[in-house]
Amino acid sequence: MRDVRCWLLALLATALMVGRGAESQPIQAGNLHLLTTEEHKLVLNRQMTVPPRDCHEMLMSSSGQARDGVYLIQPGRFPILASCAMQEGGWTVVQHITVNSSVNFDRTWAEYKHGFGSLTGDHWLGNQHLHELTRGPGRYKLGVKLVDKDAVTKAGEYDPLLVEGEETAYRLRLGLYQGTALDALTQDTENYLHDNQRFTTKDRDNDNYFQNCAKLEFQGVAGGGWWYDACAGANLNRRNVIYWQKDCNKEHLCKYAWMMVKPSETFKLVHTGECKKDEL
Ligand SMILES: [Ca+2]
Repeated sequence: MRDVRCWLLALLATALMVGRGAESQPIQAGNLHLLTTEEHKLVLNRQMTVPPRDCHEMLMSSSGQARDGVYLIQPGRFPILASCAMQEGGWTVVQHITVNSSVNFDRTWAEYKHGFGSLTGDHWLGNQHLHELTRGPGRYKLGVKLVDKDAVTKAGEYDPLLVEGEETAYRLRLGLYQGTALDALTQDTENYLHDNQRFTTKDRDNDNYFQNCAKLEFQGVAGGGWWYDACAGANLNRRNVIYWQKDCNKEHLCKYAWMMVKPSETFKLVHTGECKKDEL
């Protein structure tokens, strides 16, 4: 509770600072801490009073004209800011990391819950926002993009995707995979499965190992929060080695990774009167 109170007070203080002397309307968002005050002018739809649910809806409402950048979206009760990959089809970016990033990914449960880093660079959008985005009403899918040290890009999609709520420790639920990268989350070629695992941080051990996987270090850097098994066949939050089985590891270094979400095209909600049902 103390974490939540501190976070709310910090949020209120930030909102008050933004309101004072700002040239434009102060931005109302639950995660203003992911931008500096100077960066608020970068929010491309800050004049919108009713933000879109996600980046994809923003792209659609702009008839495909919206450009890459930071937008206000509202997947839950309150608006939040998010980085939108519009040119790639309206993905809402939920994670971005650069190898040896200056952003520390060795964070607490509360920090992974509400997000950290910078929306203009490396960041984790926040497990609570990831939950609110993916719980629907429509189905969502997860996109993963990896760029290695030679600028070779590999990508993949899990369709559908659900990140459950905090009561089940943001458990990860993934559907079918396709892509040019290996399936490192639902295959067990490294004897670790990440699908269906709960989230673990250095202060909240929900993994299947006798120690806390988030605390295990490689060259002095801890793994960070992740949906660990006992422990990992993939971990995009390890700051010094982006890990994705044979695609990204300490022998084959990757420079960048992104995790993104957007509505599923395969699983669409069909409204038939009072009923809602899934149609493949
Ligand atoms: Ca453990």
